[in-house]
Amino acid sequence: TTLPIRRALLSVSDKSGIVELATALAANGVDLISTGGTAKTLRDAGLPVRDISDVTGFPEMMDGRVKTLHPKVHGGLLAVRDDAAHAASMEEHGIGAIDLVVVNLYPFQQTVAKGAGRDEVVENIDIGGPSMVRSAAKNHAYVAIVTDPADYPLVISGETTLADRKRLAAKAFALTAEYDAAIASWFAFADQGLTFPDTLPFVLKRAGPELRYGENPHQHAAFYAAAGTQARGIGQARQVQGKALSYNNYNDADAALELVSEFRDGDPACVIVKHANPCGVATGATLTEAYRAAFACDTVSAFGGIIAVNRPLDRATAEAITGIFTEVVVAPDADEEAIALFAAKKNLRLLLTGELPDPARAGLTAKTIAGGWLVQSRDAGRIGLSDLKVVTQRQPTEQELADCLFAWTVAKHVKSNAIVYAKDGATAGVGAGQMNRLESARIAAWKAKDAADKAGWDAPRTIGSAVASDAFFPFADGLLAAVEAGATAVIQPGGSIRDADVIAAADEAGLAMIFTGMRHFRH
Ligand code: 93A
Repeated sequence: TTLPIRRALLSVSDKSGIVELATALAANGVDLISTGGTAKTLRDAGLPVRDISDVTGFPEMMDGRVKTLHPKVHGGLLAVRDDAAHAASMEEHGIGAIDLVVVNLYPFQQTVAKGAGRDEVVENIDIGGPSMVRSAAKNHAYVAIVTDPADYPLVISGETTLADRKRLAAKAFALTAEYDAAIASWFAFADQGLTFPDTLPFVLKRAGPELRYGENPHQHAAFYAAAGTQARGIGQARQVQGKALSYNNYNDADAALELVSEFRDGDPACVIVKHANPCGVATGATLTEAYRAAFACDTVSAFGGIIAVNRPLDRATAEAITGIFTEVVVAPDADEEAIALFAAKKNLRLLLTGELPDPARAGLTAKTIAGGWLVQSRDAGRIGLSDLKVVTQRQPTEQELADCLFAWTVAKHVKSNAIVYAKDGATAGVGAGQMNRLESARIAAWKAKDAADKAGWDAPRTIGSAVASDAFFPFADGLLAAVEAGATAVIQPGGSIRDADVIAAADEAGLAMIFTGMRHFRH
């Protein structure tokens, strides 16, 4: 099953390492055939090489679209060598066996990524390359297919083993699947905007090491990304220090990054996340101030939390953060002093993301259910001042309006039912994930009171706060719970059949209430 390489076909867009490989092959007596640009590279290096046009008897034509698509090539790749009829066909048509194909494809994904125009993208759909890759891979019993310069050492000796040829074939088909998925994705999404085609053309490629375990120790897990797409978010962040991220770390860090990105163009902001819900969020004049205000919202839950900030991490903020145990800190960047300070905390992971993602970007989110995936466009909804409708007799004050918008932004990132109290640009209480809105309102108020008791404040920060609800209040009771907690302004989507009751209750209590017309369920 170890076979000698007598003839090799080299056709590569990425020419790195090709001269070294070809030199070694030639030294081992291998005949080299090559396409235009590759042949020129080899010839310039002084290597003997035969042009593919010489093999096919046709010139490379149509701007290179037709170079290797020929029976003299594919016959030489696909022939079963010990089949008498195949051998007769080769003899009859003057087809020579090809034992090794070295191909890498037109850089389709890179061409899309650099924002090239439609014509250039289409021209970079490689046809002849994948055809050779597939022919050679199918016939791996006899032919070796190398698609990655990292695998050149496997064939450099001029011999291949069956085990290697199988492995290379598997890799080759994974490559062509990925390549075609990238092309199909481009057609589905880039061209027509966001659509939901019958087939969602994604190949999921492992984008990190296998994780220690999943959500629980008896589960297995790894992080995958759609092949051919640009890495973004936590998956592409640079981990400066700390042990490997766990499944829950990925999940929480992603939630923290998504929320802090909402503040990417605003004042310094800090988000503290536990179990994918924010337990404290604040803006401030400085990052340190924002961190302290976020922490003050819920000093108990913040222990072992995931922190994200919207500014490069500075030394003072890093120092404040090290006051308690934190699992992960996510920041666009960090200065050297902050990094040095964290270095002493071996268990603290620091992730640097570069520029924060655009919160309004289009994208898909998916969740598995038994037997399939539920796919939707991501919640990129954001409200502006013109979307707001004040429905009460009283108008919100400027501060109430600002706190309403802040609470609303946070509520978007809290599991439903979500109730968020905020005051002076910081959360005062967060109620998450309850099965009814009233309980979320009560829990948020209770947490605010608990925080005040622990800190020795005169009163909970819900007094004079704004409260956001991710969906409408179906009854007045949830709103009355907020009134009881001391909220003076409310922001919610509106749209309940009992809106009139809820508005009447708000007027009765002297609240200012704003309808957004947009809901932010998150389950
Ligand atoms: O335009 S193609 O789809 N038609 C072909 O017949 C063909 N044969 C090889 N692209 C084709 N190739 C690709 O050309 C290879 O996959 C490789 O990426 C590239 C190498 O071209 P050159 O050697 O001229 O630089």
